[in-house]
Amino acid sequence: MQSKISEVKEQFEKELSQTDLSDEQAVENLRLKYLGKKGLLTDLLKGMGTLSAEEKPLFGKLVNELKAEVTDAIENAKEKASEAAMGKKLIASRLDISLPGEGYKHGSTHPLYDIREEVIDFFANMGFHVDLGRDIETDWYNFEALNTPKDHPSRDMQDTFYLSQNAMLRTHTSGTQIHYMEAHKPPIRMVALGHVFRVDADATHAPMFQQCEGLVVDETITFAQLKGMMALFAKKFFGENAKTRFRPSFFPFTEPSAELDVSCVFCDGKGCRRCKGTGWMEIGGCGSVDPAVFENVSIDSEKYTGFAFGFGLDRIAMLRHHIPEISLLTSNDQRFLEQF
Ligand code: FA5
Repeated sequence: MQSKISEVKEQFEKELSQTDLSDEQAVENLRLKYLGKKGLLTDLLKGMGTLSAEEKPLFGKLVNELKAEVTDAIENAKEKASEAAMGKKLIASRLDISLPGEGYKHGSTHPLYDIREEVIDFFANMGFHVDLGRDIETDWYNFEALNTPKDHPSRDMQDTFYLSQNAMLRTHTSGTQIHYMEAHKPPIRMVALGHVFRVDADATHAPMFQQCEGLVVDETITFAQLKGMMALFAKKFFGENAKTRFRPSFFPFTEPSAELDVSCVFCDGKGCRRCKGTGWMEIGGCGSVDPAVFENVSIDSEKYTGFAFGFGLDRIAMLRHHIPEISLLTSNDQRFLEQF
């Protein structure tokens, strides 16, 4: 029987030396073959039943010694196999620190937001109060109080987004003039910025755009002061060399009225599709406040005079950044926005 023990021992040592110690499964198979329930060492112990009472203790001792030896050897082999497996894993997932990093994308403010902030700064520095107004107006604030006759084309369903007979998405920020004059007595210096809506769409016209409304009312306000301020505004936003012109125009709520044009940045004033061949791009309307408007808000038109203006912020952004299509400003296309 003792020779049987030696045989098993030799066999184990031989198989251990042939086992790939970096292979955890191979080591586990070896353990099962010798120490498992049906393993060779368990078989040896089972064979003890056939031995005499004298032989049993020695045999048991030798088998247990071999079992301890095999257990130790398997434990060692397992440790080595697990280290080898970890090593393989680390090599497979090793970082190549010489590769270029992925970097982070930086967000930036929207060009319209920047223009808006600059406009606010410009007027706030001159002592204007900044207001926002509301997107929805009634007929009174959007048209009636602004002296707009019932048959004026801008009241048409084709131009205005009506919400009901008396409510609409405001078509301009000029209604803020009325709200402000109802709530404040002269002297007034206010600027209001916000979205406006019109049934309008081409390269330079959008159905939703932003305007900046200005209103100055006091006892000695003149059209010359308006011209001076508009020229200053144009220089600030388009540079000292930007050409500007005042073009006589008509608005029901200002008299006299004018449009402020800036030389077209796309064709340098030569005339192109975007400026409709004129060489100029309109950025806003302006004029002296019509006395009829003052009467509507109970301001004495004999005592007070004023001027008002309304610029398109999208147009200013287009001119400033040479943006060819107004819709790019609101399309949320990252390829476009990344340029700012
Ligand atoms: C007005 O809206 C007047 N309320 C401006 C005003 C205010 C005049 C105070 C007198 C006193 P107008 O419709 O021209 O005027 O629009 C003013 C500016 O808004 C235009 O010069 C242009 O820059 C811009 N604008 C007009 N329509 C659009 C549009 N569909 N898309 C983008 N910008 C527009």
